[in-house]
Amino acid sequence: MSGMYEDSIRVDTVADAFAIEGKLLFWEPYGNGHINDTFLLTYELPLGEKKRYILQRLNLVVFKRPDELMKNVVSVTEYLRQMIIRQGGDPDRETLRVIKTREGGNYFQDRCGNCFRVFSFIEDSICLQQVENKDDFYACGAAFGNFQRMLADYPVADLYETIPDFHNTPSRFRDFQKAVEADLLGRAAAVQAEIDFALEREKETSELTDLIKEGKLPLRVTHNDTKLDNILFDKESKKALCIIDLDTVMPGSSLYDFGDSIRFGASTGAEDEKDLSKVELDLSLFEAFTRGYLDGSGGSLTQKEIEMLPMGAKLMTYECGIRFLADYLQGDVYFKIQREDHNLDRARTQFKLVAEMEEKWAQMNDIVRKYK
Ligand code: ADP
Ligand code: GN1
Ligand code: MG
Repeated sequence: MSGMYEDSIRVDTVADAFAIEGKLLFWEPYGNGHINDTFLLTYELPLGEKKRYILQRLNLVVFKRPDELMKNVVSVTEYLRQMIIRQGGDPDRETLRVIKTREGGNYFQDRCGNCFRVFSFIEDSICLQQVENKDDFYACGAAFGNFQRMLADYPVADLYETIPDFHNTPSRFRDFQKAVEADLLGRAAAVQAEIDFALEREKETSELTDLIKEGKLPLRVTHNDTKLDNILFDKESKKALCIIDLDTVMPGSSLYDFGDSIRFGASTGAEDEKDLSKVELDLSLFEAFTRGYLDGSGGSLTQKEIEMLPMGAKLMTYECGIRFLADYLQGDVYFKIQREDHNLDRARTQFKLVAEMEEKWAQMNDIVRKYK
């Protein structure tokens, strides 16, 4: 198949800009990411063998500097590749490989300014939207913990900050307040209960940023977008295979990675579940991830970081909720939506989870204390 995509992008013409061997047989939209436009490309090699690739159009509303972003992605994946080789792993399956353009660039920019990149497709892998059991989630925690450990000595000064203040919750809170005040689409009145829920928790927004400022929590190279579908599992062994979506690898806190995984993976419902009675915090999943994350990071977390894990979970969930709600109020300009009120539904699940965490706060802390 060849053809047009929205905004008249010719996927086949774009694909032609990359140094890919063979003939493009077909392409299709792929995955469930909220940010970039992702396509699966299938090529045929001269002897008839098929090879697949991921083509992505970068979201330039979200990422203002595609050049810097791609430098990060290329150097982080090359760094990981060397480390995986040294550890006897399979670098073609355990980290992403960026395919250069025919001119040797990290990405391709078309005449309209759209930016595209290509990765090798990691075959025989699966991507989960919901965990099937505790073991999967333990593996997920171990993979994200290990990812952080592998990047522990990465030269931080070489990393660009692709989205400034990405997990700066007080700054996210101010953006949220501005969205409520502007109320561009007149949507605020109907969601006053959700707005109030968010406003009532302002005091807590600086719990992590204050500790970072005071030097009580360390900055590390973190992934910053650790939801379950940013990890690929091996189809056969079900082992966590590869961490993907490296656009936000930046200096951050281990609590951001821990918290973002919990908000998505330890919920009994989907991120956009409309029936909130289905959305609860599963404490056994919380514990499985905690164990996995601590094992994966190999004892590198400080006592303070471990103590703050529940707060990481709560604040990342809250922050995601106010980001969804702000986007709803602004007319859904950031996160892709598939239906009306999609961002509102997403905000509601996050707030339900925050309420759940408040109820189960003592148990969450008891669990974490066991591993201190
Ligand atoms: P977004 O930033 O929009 O979330 P991602 O980089 O996470 O985009 O990619 C979207 C989806 O595409 C992933 O959740 C995964 O299912 C799939 N995907 C991305 N890269 C690869 C790859 N190299 N191999 C296999 N699947 C991939
Ligand atoms: C986005 O790219 P994706 O879909 O993996 C977002 C995350 C949010 C998440 C909510 C760059 O992640 O911060 O937590 O949606 N990524 C960016 O599902 O904003
Ligand atoms: Mg993603």
